[in-house]
Amino acid sequence: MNRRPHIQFFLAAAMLSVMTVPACADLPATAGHSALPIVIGHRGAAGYRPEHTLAGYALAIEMGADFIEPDLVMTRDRQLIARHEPMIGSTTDVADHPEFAGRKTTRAVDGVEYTDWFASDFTLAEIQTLRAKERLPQLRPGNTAYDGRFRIPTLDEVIALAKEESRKSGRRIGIYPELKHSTYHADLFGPHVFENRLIRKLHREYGNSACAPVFIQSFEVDNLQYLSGKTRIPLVQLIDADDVNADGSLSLVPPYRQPYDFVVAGDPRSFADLLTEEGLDFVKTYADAIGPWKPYLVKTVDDGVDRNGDGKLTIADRRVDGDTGVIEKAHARGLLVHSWTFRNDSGGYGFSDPLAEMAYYFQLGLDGLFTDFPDTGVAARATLFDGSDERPGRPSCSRHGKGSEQDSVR
Ligand SMILES: [Ca+2]
Repeated sequence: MNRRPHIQFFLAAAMLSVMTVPACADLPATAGHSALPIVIGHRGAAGYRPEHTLAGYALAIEMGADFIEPDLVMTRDRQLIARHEPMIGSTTDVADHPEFAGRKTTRAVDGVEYTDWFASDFTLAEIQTLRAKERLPQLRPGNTAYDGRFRIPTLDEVIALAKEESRKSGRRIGIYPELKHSTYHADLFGPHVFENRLIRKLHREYGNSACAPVFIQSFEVDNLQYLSGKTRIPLVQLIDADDVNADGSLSLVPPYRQPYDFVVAGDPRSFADLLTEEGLDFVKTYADAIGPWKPYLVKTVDDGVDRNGDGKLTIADRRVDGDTGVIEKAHARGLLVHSWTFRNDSGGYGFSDPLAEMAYYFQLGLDGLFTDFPDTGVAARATLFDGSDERPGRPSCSRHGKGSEQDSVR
């Protein structure tokens, strides 16, 4: 199927509803509301540079990533910085700073206690005295050569980089910020202070537009529901789990069983419940896309066969049983599907060749993938799409395609 039926549908919907939101048709082919699936530089180009550094994001862009992904946490003075967690001990040299020794403390994040240094106990000026280091030195020893060289970027700097690189390259480089642990930040700073700071900045930089080259993602729900009433920028519901069982089903053990705001609210629904027909209907009320962990999309089974013949049994050897149907169900509701995390050096369930794995998911109709190795993601896409705008199963521009009634509340 080419995209013509989709365009006809979309035009018909537009004529019926006097849309106030543009269809984003003017955007380049890799801007996120387009025919081609997108490649998202996960934490930058985390396979090649310490994560969440400007050098890593710049490399991802150079490798062809369409979006760069800053995870966001807040400093004590309420500045948004790019770190994967409020805990900064494993990705910075904070332990080497004797002046901050007294800041090491124990805090609960999503119900789990950590003894570490927390970004929320530091001002931005203090954070800027730190330097990034490789989180996974055993897996990626080459990246430790960059330890101590890069600062911790602010969201402002990430946006400035994306805009500057867009100008230089003629491509439209988007950003894909994640609100990390909204419940944790709300407990410290007040309800929705975190979300409000983010959208204020994004609206100033990109406008309040469904066509902004931005996706806002979160594992929590309440924060996205809140944002759905405040912004037209696309929202992504991330879907987690803690492991994959031998039979291919997902293991759902706390703290990866539920969105943490569900835990706090006593809502019994698990992450998996958000991917049923009923769950997707619910997600569709506030989000534009789902971001499930990839085993939700492709079932793989551990049947004890050493498929790659390396004499060891690993997840790469799992038998690929194919599509779970989640992509099709999401697309039927106009929800995009972006999945994670694709790596050349780990995490290939059922695949020993990362390019083949990524191509397999693209071929199922995935709309985008997060990868630590953006060059491989771009190469995998090129095996299926030659740059033309034809591809199977592409849904329309989502939540915002509902028409004027929906738009009027934004
Ligand atoms: Ca093997």
